[in-house]
Amino acid sequence: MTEFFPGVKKIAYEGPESKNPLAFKHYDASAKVAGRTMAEHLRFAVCYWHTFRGMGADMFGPGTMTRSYAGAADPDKAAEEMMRAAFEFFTKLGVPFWCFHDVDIILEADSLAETNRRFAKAVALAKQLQADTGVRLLWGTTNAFSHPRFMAGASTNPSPDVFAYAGAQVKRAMEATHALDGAGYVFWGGREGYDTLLNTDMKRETDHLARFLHMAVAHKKKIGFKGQLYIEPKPHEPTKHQYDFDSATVHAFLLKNGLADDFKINVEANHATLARHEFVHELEYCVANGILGSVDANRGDYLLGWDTDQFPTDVKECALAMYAILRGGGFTSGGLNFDAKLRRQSIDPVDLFHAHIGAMDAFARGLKVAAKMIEDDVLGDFVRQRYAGWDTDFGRRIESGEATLDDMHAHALEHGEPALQSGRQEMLENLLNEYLYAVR
Ligand code: XLS
Ligand code: CA
Ligand code: CA
Repeated sequence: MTEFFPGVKKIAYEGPESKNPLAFKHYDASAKVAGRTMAEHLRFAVCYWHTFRGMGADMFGPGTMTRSYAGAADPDKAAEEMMRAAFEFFTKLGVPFWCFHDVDIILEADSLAETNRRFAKAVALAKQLQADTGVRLLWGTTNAFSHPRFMAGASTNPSPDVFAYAGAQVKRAMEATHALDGAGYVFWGGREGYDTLLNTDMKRETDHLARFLHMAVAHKKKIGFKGQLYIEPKPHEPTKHQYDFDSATVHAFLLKNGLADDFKINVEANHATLARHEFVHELEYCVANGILGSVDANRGDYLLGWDTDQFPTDVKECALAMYAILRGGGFTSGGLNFDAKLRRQSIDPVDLFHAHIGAMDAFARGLKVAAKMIEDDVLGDFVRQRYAGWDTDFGRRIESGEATLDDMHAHALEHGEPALQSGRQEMLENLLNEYLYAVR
């Protein structure tokens, strides 16, 4: 059997003192933190698209990377070699999950029938390799944004023929996800938005998006797929404006269209910052509204205004993310998918290992810090004290809906100017630093 990553052995946990760059310093899959193993909490997944299909191309130049598993002339052979390489990588890295778009795992053909044939073959191989390795599918999805047919959107396209093509792809990808026992299925509306309102019927487009999602829910029920459906917000890029702008926008859209019981959110860190939110803002919004599903764990660059999809290495961001996720009860169907790609100069296959090891260690540290913060409950206690006025009789009467504006007037007259209290932001930031640098 060909080895696609020769020279790299299974990545082991060696602890914080290790100097081996191809070892985990913090991610110890079976170690228990707050009642569950690290593997159970973090549910890491490797994404197929950047990791195996991405070769470093950008808007200014072609790919820079060469891979022994890419480039066979026969499309079935090319797909097979890449998938064998992928499962070798998942296994050596020790991740429990992977994620893919339908057309990541094949070369798309000129006809739908031939594409379907290639796809069925690749899915059968994935099923076999999943059984051989124990690696599972976190979620599947459809790429309904790269092909020129989707230049004006998929379900929001002005043409019902393109809507139908996207529907055909979702049907195929959802059935494959079901066959591979996937824990979820993602909708990311890459071109579900517009470049200019001068040619756009926004009402019709957003109604069609809802119709499309209803069809997907119906198909899910029809085939008996039990995985969780997710929507992944992003404010723009490639479109000027994407309808799934951020978690709050998606939430309102789901509620308006009677879809809120069927979908949760897949939060991507880099998409949060593109929407001018912190990553943790999106997580906290989802936790507060019971709609956190899964996470695309990556990061942007604060000086570049686009979706750079870098590997997450900022322990503070990871700790704040895990603090939100753990307080939300932790992942059920979802996990941390590394929707992240190597920089264009990181051309060697081993760079894929360095990137994922660093990201897994950053989240493992974040998990340990967050668990300790929750155990000590210092922040929680501070927040409770800050809102303690609401636990008085007066506060409770407002929260329960009994009190009126006349009551507010009477209260303000009686109590006069309210006492002010410090938000203590700097003290809390100092406290966070203590946790970040004390926990190993
Ligand atoms: C692109 C998105 C995409 C989704 C899946 O910006 O992150 O990769 O995660 O289609
Ligand atoms: Ca993503
Ligand atoms: Ca992205």
